[in-house]
Amino acid sequence: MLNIILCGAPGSGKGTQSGFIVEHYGLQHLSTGDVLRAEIATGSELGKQIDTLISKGNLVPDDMMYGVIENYIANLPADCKGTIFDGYPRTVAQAESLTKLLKKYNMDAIMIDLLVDEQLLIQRLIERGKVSGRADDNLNTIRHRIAVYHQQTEPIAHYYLHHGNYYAVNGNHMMPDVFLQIKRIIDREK
Ligand code: B4P
Repeated sequence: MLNIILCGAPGSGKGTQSGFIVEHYGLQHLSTGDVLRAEIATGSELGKQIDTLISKGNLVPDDMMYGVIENYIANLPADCKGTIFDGYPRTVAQAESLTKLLKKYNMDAIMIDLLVDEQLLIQRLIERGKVSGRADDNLNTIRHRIAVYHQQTEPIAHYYLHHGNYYAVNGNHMMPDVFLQIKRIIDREK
């Protein structure tokens, strides 16, 4: 089983590359961003709380995310070839929880970090904002999301470097070229 943690700043292409990986390798895909947006769409009380956090560009609390991941891993189909964790973990505490959870089910994961220049991130998200209708795809919120990324998410690279399962990918290139780099890593690891 091959589990992949896809990490990177907002707009680095996590969702985009997850799509290519799913198509090519037939892995399951868990996008925590999608899960949270689906909860918002239900109009539930929880969804309203999540909406307030996301639309300001903040992360939702670790304990809330833990429930989502635990439930997902516990219910994986028996024939699962592996999962792409797209956007999880986003904090060191989440990384520690995921390591423990995977261990509990005799699994592990590699971490692929999509590295993209800040100007390009902003440009991509502004472009996406023209069609996405996402409340967090506007310049002020994008800047805040990038700051949150540097503060809370970037340190997880050191966590995975320390654990020896970290791979960096240059995400500045065109989508197919980024996927080629990812493919080389996966083909070596699987
Ligand atoms: P996410 O839904 O994970 O999304 P994202 O970071 O905004 O974007 P992604 O990196 O997937 O970019 P995409 O491929 O779409 O998170 C949203 C919010 O949810 C977070 O801010 C947070 O509040 C919350 N959240 C999620 N997970 C959480 C967690 N674990 N803990 C706490 N809170 C959590 O690419 C962006 C655009 O660029 C697209 O339009 C795409 O077409 C374009 N693009 C991609 N690659 C390109 C390339 N190589 N060249 C040119 N354009 C490219």
